[in-house]
Amino acid sequence: MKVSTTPRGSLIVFEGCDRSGKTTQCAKLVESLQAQGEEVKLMKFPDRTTTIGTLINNYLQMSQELDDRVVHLLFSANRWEAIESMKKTLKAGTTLIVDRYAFSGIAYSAAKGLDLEWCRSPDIGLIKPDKVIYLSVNEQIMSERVNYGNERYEKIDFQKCVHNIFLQLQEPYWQNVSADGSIDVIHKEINTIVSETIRDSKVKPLLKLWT
Ligand code: NYM
Repeated sequence: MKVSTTPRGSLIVFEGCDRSGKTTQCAKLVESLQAQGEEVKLMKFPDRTTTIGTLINNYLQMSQELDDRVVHLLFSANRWEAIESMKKTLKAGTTLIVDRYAFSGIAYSAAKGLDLEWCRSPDIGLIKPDKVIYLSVNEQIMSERVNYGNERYEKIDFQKCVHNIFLQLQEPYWQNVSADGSIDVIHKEINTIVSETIRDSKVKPLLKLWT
């Protein structure tokens, strides 16, 4: 049997409440990793471009109502439909920077009152991230940013609840980064964390989440 000797890419996940700056930081990180010569690809969940993603998008934009459990399972299915291509990409040596993952799935659904372990179960077995970067925003800044939103969930009390559930989900491979500072200072901190993670995970096996 031929064993691949290509060092694998890292799975780096960004999590946080709405308006925590994830999208900005993901884009800046991809740009700087590419400038450092890394093979890197940006992904985002929900992926609104698929058939399942279209249903999720309609729900988030309030044009469709769905049962809480149904939408939870759609978010999870939207990750499972990407799993094979994610595996292939990582094994080919490309690092994936992922804007939201299974932890958002649990945090948002459990904040609506669904049982946390029930929420976790459909995502068990997804690829385990090498690092989760959790961007935390202080309440004042969050309230200034969040209530401007038009999508479902963009309300301050709900976001506080989401944040508390994220805190319960943290594991040793998570790293908290304060998102209160300037974009460039936050970026520098993230860049250091991610460069170390890419270096350290090259020869480690890909693991499954929560197994
Ligand atoms: N969201 C995202 C969930 O409720 N469950 C999930 O599994 C994921 C990945 O979708 N308010 C919510 C969190 C956000 C919303 O995400 C859309 P974004 O990053 O604003 O496009």
